[in-house]
Amino acid sequence: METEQTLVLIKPDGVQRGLIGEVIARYEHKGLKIVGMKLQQLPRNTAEALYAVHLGKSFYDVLIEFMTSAPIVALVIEGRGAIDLVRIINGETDPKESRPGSIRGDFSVNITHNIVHASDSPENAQRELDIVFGPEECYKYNRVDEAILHPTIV
Ligand code: 3AN
Repeated sequence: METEQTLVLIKPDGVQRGLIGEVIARYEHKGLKIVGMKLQQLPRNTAEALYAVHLGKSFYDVLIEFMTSAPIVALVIEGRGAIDLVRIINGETDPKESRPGSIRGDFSVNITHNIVHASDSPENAQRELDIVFGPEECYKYNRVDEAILHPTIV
């Protein structure tokens, strides 16, 4: 499986409910690597660029208002198959349909206040990462458990 990078945003509800550590731990414990991270209140134009595909939908204004209402934590997460894996860890877009064990399944009941955003394809990951992170904000390092997480002989 290919090593990928994906953009995760811990949304204002995740930050304001004190869930930053809980959310990050789930990615780390699965074996994914945090290679970029910052706390930031999203400027309106950044939120609009990220959610451009939703322009004109009924929930667009509420979504932009919410995403710019308080700080978010932006993460660059790296790992094998990271884009799909992160979305499995996050759960379904609608938390009411998310299984317990997923972030949304465990912590949310509301489709707007659904704790996390994550890119849904390699193309969108690249586009979204370029909007939120500069290349100097991402780091290269090894996890000490990589040989155990990804054994060459199984
Ligand atoms: P996901 O975040 O699971 O990739 P998207 O990209 O379809 O889902 O939607 C982006 C965000 O827009 C969601 N995280 C959610 O907050 C909001 N959203 C999506 N669909 C709806 C909806 N039907 N009603 C209200 N908000 C929605």
